[in-house]
Amino acid sequence: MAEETIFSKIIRQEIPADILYQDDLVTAFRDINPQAPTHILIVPNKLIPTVNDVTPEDEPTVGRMFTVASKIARDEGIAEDGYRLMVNCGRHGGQDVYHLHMHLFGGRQLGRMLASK
Ligand code: DGP
Repeated sequence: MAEETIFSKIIRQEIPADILYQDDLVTAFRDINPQAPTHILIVPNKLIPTVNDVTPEDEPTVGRMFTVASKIARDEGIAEDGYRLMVNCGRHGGQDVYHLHMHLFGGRQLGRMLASK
């Protein structure tokens, strides 16, 4: 059984967060340490630690993460200019919180691909 992270408490609204969207499968809230004018996290309500733990049964949830990302991008007014979706996995991927999450970055021209090698 995977250990809960702070994200489970945010999903259950036990601790404060700027929640923009929530439904039966996913929750989206503003990142506490934004790296771009728009920086939002889209997370499954169910604790899935990493991409390595995604199963075929999670496909509706993972699909919902994308449809919610595009809805939020429209709501934030960044859909037309464009944005970036990013999912870090594990140590080499730079994952800090072991509850699957998609970053949505936008609101400025982003650098190309990876910041460092
Ligand atoms: P990653 O490195 O991909 O695991 O990104 C984790 C992100 O989670 C990081 O950008 C900061 C954000 N974060 C960590 N703790 C909190 C929190 O308590 N509240 C919010 N809103 N964001 C958090």
